[in-house]
Amino acid sequence: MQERTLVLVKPDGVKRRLVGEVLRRFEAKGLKLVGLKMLSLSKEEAEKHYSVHKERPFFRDLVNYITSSPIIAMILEGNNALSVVRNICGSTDGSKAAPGTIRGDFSISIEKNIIHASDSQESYNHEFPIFFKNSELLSFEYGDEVLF
Ligand code: FUP
Repeated sequence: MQERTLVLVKPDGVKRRLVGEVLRRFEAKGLKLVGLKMLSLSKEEAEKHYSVHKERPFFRDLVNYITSSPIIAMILEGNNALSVVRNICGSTDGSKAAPGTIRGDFSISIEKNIIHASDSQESYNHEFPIFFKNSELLSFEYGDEVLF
């Protein structure tokens, strides 16, 4: 099923110059990049993005961290994009994530884990408007779709 998902390259990913590496992995998989921007998240936007965690002990640190430095936001589209992207990211804690995943290859921390990806359609619906307007998504053909 064709789906869209939101991916963030978090402050540690940007500062460690991993933006290209992250994008390369999603492009190589065959996902379509339909929106991309760099931004600094406000505290209010970060609190909304992570509102599901607002009662958790790590919430304040998480908000402080994601607002500490610029991030990349992107929308990826493709067959089962939500689960495909989550699998490429690996499990939340970088010290436990499988080798071959982004977190497994580049993170050894649960907080500084490089990347965020929507975990469900409901999460995507909640997260998308924090980062993008509909008019910022672009429609185009790569031309090699038949190969994927
Ligand atoms: P994920 O969906 O894999 O990004 O993970 P969660 O939604 O469970 O957690 C969101 C973010 O909270 C994670 F990216 C890292 C952070 N977190 C902590 O800092 N400490 C924890 O104990 C759990 C999560």
